[in-house]
Amino acid sequence: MEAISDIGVIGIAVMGENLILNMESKGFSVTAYNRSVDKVEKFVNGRAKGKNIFGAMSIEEFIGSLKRPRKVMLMVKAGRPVDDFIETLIPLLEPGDIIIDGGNSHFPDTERRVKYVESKGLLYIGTGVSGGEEGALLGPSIMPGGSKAAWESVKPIFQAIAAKVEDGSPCCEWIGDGGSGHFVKMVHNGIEYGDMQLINETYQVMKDMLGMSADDMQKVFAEWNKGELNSYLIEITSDILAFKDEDGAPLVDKILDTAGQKGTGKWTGTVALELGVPLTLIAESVFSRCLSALKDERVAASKVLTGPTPTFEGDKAAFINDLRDALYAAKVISYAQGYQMIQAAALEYGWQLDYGSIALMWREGCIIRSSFLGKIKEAFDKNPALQNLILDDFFKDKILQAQAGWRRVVAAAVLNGIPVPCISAGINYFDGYRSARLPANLLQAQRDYFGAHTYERLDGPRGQFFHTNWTGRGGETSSTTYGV
Ligand code: NBP
Repeated sequence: MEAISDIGVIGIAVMGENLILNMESKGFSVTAYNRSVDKVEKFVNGRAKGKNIFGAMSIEEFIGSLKRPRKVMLMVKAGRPVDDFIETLIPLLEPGDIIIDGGNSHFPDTERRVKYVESKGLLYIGTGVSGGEEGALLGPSIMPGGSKAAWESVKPIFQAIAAKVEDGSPCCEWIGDGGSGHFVKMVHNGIEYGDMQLINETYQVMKDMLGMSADDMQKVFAEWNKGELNSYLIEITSDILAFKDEDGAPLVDKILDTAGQKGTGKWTGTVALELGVPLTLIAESVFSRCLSALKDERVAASKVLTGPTPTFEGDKAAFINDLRDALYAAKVISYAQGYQMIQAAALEYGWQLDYGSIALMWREGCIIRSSFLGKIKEAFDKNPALQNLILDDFFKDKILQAQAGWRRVVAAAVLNGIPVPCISAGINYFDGYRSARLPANLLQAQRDYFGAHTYERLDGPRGQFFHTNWTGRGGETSSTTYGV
């Protein structure tokens, strides 16, 4: 079999099929293969007909068709199928060949697979691919990490098919070692959860407190999309609010209020807890979906657990501006927390990451794309060691300007019984982060009281631990000190 293809893709489903077509449209020859080979036939005789796409009917034929170093991209269901294909591929490949996993794998799996595949003399890339079906076809955001030695071979293809920002820069750059590519994709998905929930809370306040119709809200979101909140999610929210059902009523009002999830937001929250990062806003957005899923319980509870009836008297237009400020400021907090989590993981796993370039990768092609990300890139380009996004001059000034309106929104929502878990998680983090002194002194005293966990003193050096016999009944023995 003659080596004819620049790259091979395994997995002809929504993502694989569209990525193959995207690659071919950029001048690359591609071999397609799928576990169920009937899909290969269907594809080459359908969407791929007449294009520089070769369908392989066996894995041997697939490998034989690839130019060296062979580049095999897996676009299959995450989990076991990826490990199974790696095992199938290893004996068929040669040193220097590259296996790429473009699915939604969990980063510890990628961390493990990079080491394993490299131990077999091959190279491995785990890459986040974002943007769904349309992104895959027209330009996704691509976040590759793993064996750096593979990057030069893969880069021309990935950067050609990736989304581009205004100046033509691709939304695809090398992220770093091990599972860092999939880690960054996971945080991206968590941020997506947060962004969506923030918009949803703003929507509920407008609807239930300000009594706005879908058409009124549509106009506000469309207006916001022209300013600094400009983003794909604000844009589609405006489109959704304008969409009418067959009877002319807004379709959104007829949709059952229980949210689904596929698990990547949950991963982000779980990993934040493991790393000890206060990722409060994204965690709240995951819990909000869980709470929404308890529809029957909520309907029953609504009949017995009473609260205030939302009302609004005041300047509606001014309050809508407050809502805009609250949304913007809380969004800054969400990204600040997401970046803190990436920084913590980089430290934990020894990854060297370029934080500005991560923002650029999310700038276009993916669900969280927004103009806002350009400002994040500027902040990290200006100061690559920036500890927290809200300490950057631009974002600091923005938050300080927005905070009065943000506080009014949270206060009004709570007084009116409207849940705003993410908008308020944002301001609670902001107030906690800017507090030189938190009540953890009392907490440490409590821990020492019941468990002899010791405490440090304000008037003593850091690292020196004390134990007090609070009741006169305990001994002088203290527990081991450890951090989380
Ligand atoms: P799916 O996630 O639906 O996976 C379908 C592919 O996986 C088919 O090629 C199927 O082969 C193969 N597969 C399955 Br299912 N079980 C297998 C097994 N045990 N052994 C070998 N192959 C198996 O496809 P997708 O929606 O295109 O997504 C592909 C990857 O990209 C996933 O990891 C997904 O999470 C990720 N992703 C998806 C999106 C999206 O919007 N859909 C966005 C971003 C990332 P078969 O045809 O023989 O069953």
